[in-house]
Amino acid sequence: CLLPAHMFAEVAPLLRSSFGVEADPATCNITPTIFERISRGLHLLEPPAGSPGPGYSTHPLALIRSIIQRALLEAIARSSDGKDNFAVFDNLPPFVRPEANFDHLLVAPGHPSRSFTDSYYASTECMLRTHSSAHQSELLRQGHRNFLVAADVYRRDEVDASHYPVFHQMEGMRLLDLDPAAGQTVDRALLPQGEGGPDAVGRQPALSQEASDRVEADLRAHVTAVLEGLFPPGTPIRWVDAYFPFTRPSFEVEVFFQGEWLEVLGCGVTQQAIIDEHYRPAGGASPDAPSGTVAGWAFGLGLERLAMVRFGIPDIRLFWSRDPRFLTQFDACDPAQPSTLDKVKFAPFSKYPLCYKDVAFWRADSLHDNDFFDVVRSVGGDLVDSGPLRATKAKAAVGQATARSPSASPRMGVLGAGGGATRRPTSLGSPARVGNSRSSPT
Ligand code: FA5
Ligand code: MG
Repeated sequence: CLLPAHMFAEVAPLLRSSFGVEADPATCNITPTIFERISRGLHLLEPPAGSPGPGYSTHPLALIRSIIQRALLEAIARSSDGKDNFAVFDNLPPFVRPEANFDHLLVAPGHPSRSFTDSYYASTECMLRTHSSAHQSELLRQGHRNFLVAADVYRRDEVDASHYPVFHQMEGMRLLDLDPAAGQTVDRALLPQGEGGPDAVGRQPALSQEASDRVEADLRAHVTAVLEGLFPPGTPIRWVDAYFPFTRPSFEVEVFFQGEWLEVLGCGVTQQAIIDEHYRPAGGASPDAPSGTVAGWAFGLGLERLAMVRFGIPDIRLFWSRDPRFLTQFDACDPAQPSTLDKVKFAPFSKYPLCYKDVAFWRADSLHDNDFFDVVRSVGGDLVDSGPLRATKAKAAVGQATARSPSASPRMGVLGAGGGATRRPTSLGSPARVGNSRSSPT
């Protein structure tokens, strides 16, 4: 797990100055490349109010985040007659204690996800969260009982079209007041000491069937509301049984995409032991958690996977693109009107850098050829050549400005020096009059 010394020397001061995190040379495995991703905040990239236009596009992950937030808010308001609201956290620090990421969620001590080969650590005391569930225990302790967390999460995973070591999740959690008169009860004597393991299926022993069913039905209703907010009717979606140490029963939801079922979220009825240990209704230190009167659910969904399905984006790596050919494709979407998403279907573009091709014309009656050539030479320098057309003394010149990025300085070229699309037949008569407007040479 050791980083090469030069990488540690690069990343350690950055961790300290940006996050106040002390990296340990013996256990830190956060590479500079991963560090560079930490502050990108793709799920928050929205145009500042009043400044729409090029360069201010809403990132597709931010669009999906807004839609989910809105759909869940509406569903919770509906199901609670407007009494319940939920708190939204979308900028919690990505460094957490391993206890919060694993132990508080009943992840077994020897679970592979804890290893340095699977997770990113700055030290044994401090790691990059591997899922948004890492914030459950602290928020329950603060007294929150309905909340939504949007977060960048980090896993040392394979890199392919649907996996990436940095991705974004949203965690929803809700506690419900149980109704003992309806048989919804909790038996604290039956709280598990450990997670129970993947073989432990069905309801938790500590929850009565009625309590478990009520929570599961509420979970399904709210996850369905979120999915209906995102996807048009008829989208093939299925629920499958799953296992998570922190929920029981547990489920995953899959959406059919590019010929196969793609898992987009995990969820379940929260282990009562977690609520019992961490929930403090008034916040603060009250030790007397009312775990006999509440039970709850949680879900964790992957924003990239949802955006891939919704927009037909074939590769998860595209989300990190700063290329306007990617970012501006979503400009027609308004998160307040999810149907506007129907207008967008991802259009593939070249993986090579953006290349502008400009065309310029001049009018022989208003500008002498030699005046024009001086303009060309002063912009393009000696790289400019008239190419094969020199022999024809063509008076139409086509400037091709090529840049690695829009801000790089353009280079001039003339017809024949590239830009086949701009090549023009020389039999047009007087090429000096092919254009009737005068435009700048670049
Ligand atoms: C979890 O992370 C659980 N914390 C989810 C959860 C929360 C379950 C609350 C129960 C209660 P999982 O590892 O399956 O589960 O990830 C959840 C979702 O994140 C996946 O369905 C997928 O959409 C997304 N995801 C997981 N790994 C990757 C990856 N490497 N790249 C992109 N998306 C990923
Ligand atoms: Mg999973």
